[in-house]
Amino acid sequence: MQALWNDSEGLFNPASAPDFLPTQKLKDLQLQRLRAIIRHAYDHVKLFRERCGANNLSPDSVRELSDLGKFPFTVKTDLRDTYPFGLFATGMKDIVRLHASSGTTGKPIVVAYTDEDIKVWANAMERTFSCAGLHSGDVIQNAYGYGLFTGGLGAHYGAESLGATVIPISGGNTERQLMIMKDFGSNAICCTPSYFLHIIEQAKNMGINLKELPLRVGIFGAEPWTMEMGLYMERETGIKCIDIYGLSEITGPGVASMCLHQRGLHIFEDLFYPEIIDPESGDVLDDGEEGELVLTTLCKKAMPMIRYRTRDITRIITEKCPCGRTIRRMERISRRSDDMFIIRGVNVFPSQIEAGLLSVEEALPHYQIVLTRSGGLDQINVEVEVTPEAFSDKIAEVQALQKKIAHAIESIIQIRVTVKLMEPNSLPRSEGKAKRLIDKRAQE
Ligand code: DLL
Repeated sequence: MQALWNDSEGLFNPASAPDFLPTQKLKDLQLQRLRAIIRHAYDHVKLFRERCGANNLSPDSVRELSDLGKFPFTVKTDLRDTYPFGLFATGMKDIVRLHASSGTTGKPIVVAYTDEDIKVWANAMERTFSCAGLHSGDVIQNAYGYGLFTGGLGAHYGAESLGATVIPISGGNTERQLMIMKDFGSNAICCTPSYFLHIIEQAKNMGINLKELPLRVGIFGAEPWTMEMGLYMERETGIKCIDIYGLSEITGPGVASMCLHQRGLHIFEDLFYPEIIDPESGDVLDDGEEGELVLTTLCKKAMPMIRYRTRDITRIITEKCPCGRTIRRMERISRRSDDMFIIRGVNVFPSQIEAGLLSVEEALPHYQIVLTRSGGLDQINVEVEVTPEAFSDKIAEVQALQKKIAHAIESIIQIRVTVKLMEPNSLPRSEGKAKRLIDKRAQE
């Protein structure tokens, strides 16, 4: 597969990547791959075969791409129920790598890759880096965690496959990250956006001006972040912030990526076929309509995923991107259906609170949302750090700023919030995925 878009020297040639295929050719390729993967899953995954049987479906039921909509969904509990290896479609002798995602409760979910799957994944990440304007000769500092988490090794193989120079530094030890970024002349940093916020702060403490370094792009993902957060990071550092999306069940990072135009994320849909469904009814929605993203792996052999419900909410953008890629884009994932909390009957997403508070100049992107219950009434408390200049010991000034931030949030979520101003550097910092929401309601 690699040869498909590499030049005669084996180096990545973006122009020949499937990102630019004419739409009909792309659809033909998707249908051909879809048929093969449904056949493979049917032949080798008992759960899938049984569910197809119960619905009178067989691999021959796929005549066109829309036939995929007849097939049953796969959900996260299917992975938990068949823990650890029940959804594998090849024997262990063909599996060269396992990853796992810890999740919030109980057993992790386990995912597997054949040698070919790893190559496909590396190609997806290669195309991600290419979307961010990177190429061989660039130095990529990879601060995603190495280990069972897919971020570290996923980005690593992609960077090498691109022909770039990768610094496998993993997450943490922020002072060292900055020393290396400066001394090795990193052109790109890969990490979660919340960890990059920490890097920005530490750079200031160390007297390093990120704008003066060769760093030009950040490859940020693994957690939701708002456009407002991106603008803050770009303003502070002078780099471009690229949003990348993926999940372990499908491959890891490399499912979709922003290009330098930063207008939504291109889905590498020759490898990962997207559908948007109504989360309540399960019906497939048209492009442009907002709903839950469902993904089917078109090339994954060790653990094919057919119609995996991601719980991530987005919509497909069909307009052409100025970059010329023909693959479809999706809007950035600002929320998951299970991220939502309900306060006095109103549905609220953490990203709405982030967007509100970051519209206030004095507020910093370091915040925590604490839900409490008092006298049976639920309350949203937002603890937010403010700039040193805005942090005052005058009560009137504190109250005015609290009111201003509360107002900005309330105008988005239409529900009252209490804001507590925090001193700079007082809230916990994250090296991986940030934990922004603390629900203390059950403790009343
Ligand atoms: O987080 C894979 C990854 C690593 C993606 C590095 C990007 C960069 P999981 O740990 O399985 O895999 O978590 C997947 O994280 O379903 C989303 O809810 C969330 N997520 C990932 N990327 C984004 C993003 C990795 N760019 C879950 N924006 C997904 C919003 C994201 N949410």
